[in-house]
Amino acid sequence: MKPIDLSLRLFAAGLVWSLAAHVQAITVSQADGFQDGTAMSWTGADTTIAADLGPTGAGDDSLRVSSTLRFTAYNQTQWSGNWTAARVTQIAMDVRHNNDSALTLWIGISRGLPMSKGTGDTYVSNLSATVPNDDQWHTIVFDVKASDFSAAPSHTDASNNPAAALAAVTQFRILHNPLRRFIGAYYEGTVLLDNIHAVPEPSTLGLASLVGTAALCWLERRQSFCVRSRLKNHF
Ligand SMILES: [Ca+2]
Repeated sequence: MKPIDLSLRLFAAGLVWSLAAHVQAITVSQADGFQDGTAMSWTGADTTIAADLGPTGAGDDSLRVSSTLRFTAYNQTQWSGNWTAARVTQIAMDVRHNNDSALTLWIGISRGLPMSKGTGDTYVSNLSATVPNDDQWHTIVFDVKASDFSAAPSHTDASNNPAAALAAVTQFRILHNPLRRFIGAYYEGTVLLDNIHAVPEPSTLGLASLVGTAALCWLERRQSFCVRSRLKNHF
């Protein structure tokens, strides 16, 4: 292969990767409703689709996260990118389980891929959300401004800057741990997740929010579901 051919190939590969990353990055009012039959790039613990087990039953699919070791589910595709530019102020999601003990959920972000045992430029929400094991759906909401995150106890990057991480999220994770950590605690059980969505700041609650909320309501097929009412009633 001639050198120029290799350069062109590398350039083309880089361009494709760049375009793909741009397309897949987080967007205003982004929502994962798991209605396309896939786990939507959520991985970590074993992830599969639970058909008809979403909050509204028949026709509403959700994500089944089955944990035999550390309970962590993460996404490095559509939830990567610049959360600040996307004007995301909160992350909300629906959670249901009936395991032996309640869940203590945190969200984490990393700038660059996290390394072994949660090292790297890793951050965890300052607050957790407790989800009881009552086999009922619960909506939990996390504030996600820079002041809502702190460096993970395992953080090893010199920058220690949540704002910089929010502007360049590589990995977004949801984890269970009684303690504030970037890695999940050992937890054996199955948890259902649905409607993981980004809530934009009020200034962007125009057409984009209406479209996003309408899409969620359509997915849920019930009029009572909307972001605003859930934020009022929960958390
Ligand atoms: Ca769903």
